[in-house]
Amino acid sequence: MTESIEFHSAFVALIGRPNSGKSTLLNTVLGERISIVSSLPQTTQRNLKGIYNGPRHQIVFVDTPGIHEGRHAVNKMMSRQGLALLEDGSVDIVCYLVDLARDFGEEEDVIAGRVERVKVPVCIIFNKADMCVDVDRTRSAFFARYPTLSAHKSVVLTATEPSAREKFLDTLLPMVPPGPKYYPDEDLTDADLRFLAAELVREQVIRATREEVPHAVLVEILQYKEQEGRHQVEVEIHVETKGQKGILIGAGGAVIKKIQHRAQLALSKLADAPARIRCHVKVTPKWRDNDRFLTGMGFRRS
Ligand SMILES: Nc1nc2c(ncn2[C@@H]2O[C@H](COP(=O)(O)OP(=O)(O)OP(=O)(O)O)[C@@H](O)[C@H]2O)c(=O)[nH]1
Ligand SMILES: [Mg+2]
Repeated sequence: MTESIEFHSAFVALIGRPNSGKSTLLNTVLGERISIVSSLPQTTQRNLKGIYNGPRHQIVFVDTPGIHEGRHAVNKMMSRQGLALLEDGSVDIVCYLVDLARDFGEEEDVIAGRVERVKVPVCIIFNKADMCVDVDRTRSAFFARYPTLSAHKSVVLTATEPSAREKFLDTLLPMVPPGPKYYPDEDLTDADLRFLAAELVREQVIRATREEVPHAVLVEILQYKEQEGRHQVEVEIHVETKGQKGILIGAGGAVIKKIQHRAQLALSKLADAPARIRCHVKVTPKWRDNDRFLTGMGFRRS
């Protein structure tokens, strides 16, 4: 008689301040770049699920936008995506990423305060150990500032290093309760190519521009067609001002052409098929504070 092996599964939220390394950790654990990463805070704009499959485990990670203060409606809508997971019962475990390389400050106080009230198991991930002069001291300072959080499991990581995968999973897997397989083994994410194409364009916008431009950009997919094995995408890049539009297009269209070309290559790799992306830049004044526009783009008010 074969012994039945119990299967374990969980929905796990990755939350924390912008730039703490949530998307990096997700990519390292999955061994694929599914979530865009950059040194710009507020890189992730929307929740994205990434699925880890082990022989006896399935973990559905939810990468979230960094929780932050910000003056625009979009900042609140972004932060709420992570905060809501702490309260709405949709995740089984919360992984709270803490950036060891930055002072804690008010932003951390807000997040730690919310994590203190979480009802599900919490794992604290002290990330960017490679950039911290004294990890033990910084960790102790964190627990001195938020004493109730010291009751939780924690691990020190450098998410950019491949070895973080095993270290993180060694800590997390024992926390995962018995449960079913939610997604088929071959699924790596819940996102479709339409969503991922928009992210690939945004990633190139972040790479190609600086200062206020990346934050003022929202990428909308107008059309995604697959014809005779070729992926064809029409993209509208919304910016807030004419000046931003000028920067994004560049002299003789050089910047936008580069963005298009690089995003096209990335999409073609991801879809494993030829891809063609056409980007149009549109000035949509004050879109970051336009509730109706934002809800139309799939952001939720609460
Ligand atoms: N040196 C070092 N850099 C890291 C580490 N983890 C992440 N980074 C870098 O930190 C920056 C931010 O990483 P992200 O993964 O985009 O951070 P995030 O928490 O997803 O940020 P948002 O999406 O803005 O909330 C990137 O430049 C990463 O390469 C780490 O352990 N060590
Ligand atoms: Mg991110």
